[in-house]
Amino acid sequence: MAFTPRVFSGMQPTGNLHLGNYLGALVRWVEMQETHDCIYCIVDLHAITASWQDPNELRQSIRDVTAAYIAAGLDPKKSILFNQSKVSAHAELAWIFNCTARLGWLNRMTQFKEKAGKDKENASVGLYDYPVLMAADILAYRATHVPVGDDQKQHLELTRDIAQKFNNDYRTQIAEAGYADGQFFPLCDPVIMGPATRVMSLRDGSKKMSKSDVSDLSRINMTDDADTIGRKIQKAKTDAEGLPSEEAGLAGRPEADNLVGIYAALENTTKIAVLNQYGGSQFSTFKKALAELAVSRLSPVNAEMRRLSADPAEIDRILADGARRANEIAQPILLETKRLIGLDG
Ligand code: AQP
Repeated sequence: MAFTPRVFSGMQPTGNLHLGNYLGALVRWVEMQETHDCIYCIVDLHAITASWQDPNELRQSIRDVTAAYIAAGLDPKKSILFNQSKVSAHAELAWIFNCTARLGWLNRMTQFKEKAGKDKENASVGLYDYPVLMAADILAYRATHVPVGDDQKQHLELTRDIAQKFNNDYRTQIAEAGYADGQFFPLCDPVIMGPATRVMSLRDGSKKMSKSDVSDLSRINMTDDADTIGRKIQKAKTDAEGLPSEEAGLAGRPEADNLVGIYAALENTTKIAVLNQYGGSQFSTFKKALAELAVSRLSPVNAEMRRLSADPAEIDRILADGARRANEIAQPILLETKRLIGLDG
């Protein structure tokens, strides 16, 4: 069966979104809403997996992330915007997939290893199960395309493994139900594109830019004002050499590579085009240009986020409408899944 193309992706409301979330995911989401049916989620059930969240801050963060989505260009009339906990199919399907996924598969997930760190015994079961819930998020809509940053690649491979195993475990029932090619769940395609699929920390080119990094200087938050953006870029770690004229000259220079990639993504161009313009320049010159570009791209988004945040009732209305539309798609898929399994008696 050819699946109707459908896009699904999400972000956790665990703090301020940053330039990595923006360039690695949001920019692509906005592009895709022009060509696809898109569902964009605020994954609040995922948000409570890594650490305890203050309930008032979590409530606020869900609204802030929604405001960031819309300010970045997502249109709640074109795309479905909602928070995960409002559509119970995500949690129900996750339980079913817990019985499909194998322990060995989850044991290989590098994100769990990184986030749990040395104190694995003390990590929540939810953190371990995070990728199974993510598979449920995607497959509750039988989504075919998932635009994400590079760090989510392994989780998407797991989603494909779960879909494939489910299709195989229930192949007789799926065939009897008339899904001729034996596929009830699609094997989704990751959409990981552009020069900034993994934006690195401004303080350490070997670490991903992340909300949970203790150093605020490591990231540019979408809420940062122009002065803060300028200061963080000026302080960004670099090396002693100037900018190379060819992309090969960025090899082994992670901080330089990162700044060039950020510039290219913000300008919607390629790294080589940036090097054609700035090759041979000192970092002081390049950082000044980068700061100006970042401010010109992020300031309007920042202003719109503040405007939207002043009207929480409107954000709640958008989320409620999105949840209603999301439920309309997910509920029949969940019921059909249960029927295939024999949970419809
Ligand atoms: N540094 C990054 N570069 C490119 N893309 C990134 N993404 C995150 N960081 C980068 C992409 O943003 C989307 C949403 O991510 P998330 O909020 O669900 O969780 P995350 O990946 O765990 O983000 P953080 O900032 O790293 O949060 P913490 O610190 O809480 O773990 C995803 O598509 C992701 O690929």
